[in-house]
Amino acid sequence: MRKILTLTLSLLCLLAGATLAVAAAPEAKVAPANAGPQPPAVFPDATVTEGFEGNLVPPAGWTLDTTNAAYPWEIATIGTAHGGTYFANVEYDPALVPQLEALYSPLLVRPITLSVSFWSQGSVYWCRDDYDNCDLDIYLDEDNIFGNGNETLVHTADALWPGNWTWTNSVLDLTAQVAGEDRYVAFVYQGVDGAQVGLDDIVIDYEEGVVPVQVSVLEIPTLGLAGLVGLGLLLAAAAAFVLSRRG
Ligand SMILES: [Ca+2]
Ligand SMILES: [Ca+2]
Ligand SMILES: [Ca+2]
Repeated sequence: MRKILTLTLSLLCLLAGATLAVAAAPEAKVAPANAGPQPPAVFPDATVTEGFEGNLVPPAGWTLDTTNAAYPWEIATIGTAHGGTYFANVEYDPALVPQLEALYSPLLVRPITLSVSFWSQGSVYWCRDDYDNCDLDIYLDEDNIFGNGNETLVHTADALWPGNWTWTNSVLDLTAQVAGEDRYVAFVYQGVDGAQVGLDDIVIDYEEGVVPVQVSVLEIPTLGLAGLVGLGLLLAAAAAFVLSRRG
């Protein structure tokens, strides 16, 4: 047992020494070995396009937060798509059960710019002019759960509709609304005694911000301190196993 303990402590001391040897001394005259160039900054330009031509709601990577399961976002069976064959819609519930139906985009990773374009249609009679019984609202959300207080309303699409059942393009520049923090775009139908609302040909375009690089003094390129300690414990366990086999 003493042999195992000694071996373990020796390994840990050796590893700690090796780690400290990598750290730059304050009075060093030259850069430490691990002070190489940082990875180049990457600004990927990401685009999410969705025209529902997969005949599926939610499409792959998208999610729903549904309150009225009888009348959620789904592939429309009435009406004509803006593009292709299919579009998404919410139909009104004739039982007048309240509807709060959110269709969430895939996660937008660290957006520092953001534009959203989509086409929608519905009834200005039921959703705006004669009765304001339904809205198609667009939110930015910190998660894909609707109504937990971290949503920001950025647009109401029915405000733009020129008439009943007329496909209308909403184009939103939302760069001022993002600051490099992960977001979802939510397309939200809400109403009671409303009317069918259609949605098609969505384009979400954003630039992804860079992850801040934080370099620890004790950091080494491959394993790091935690990795080295983990490796040390692993080696000690292996040594203990070998010694125990030898009796
Ligand atoms: Ca379509
Ligand atoms: Ca409305
Ligand atoms: Ca939320």
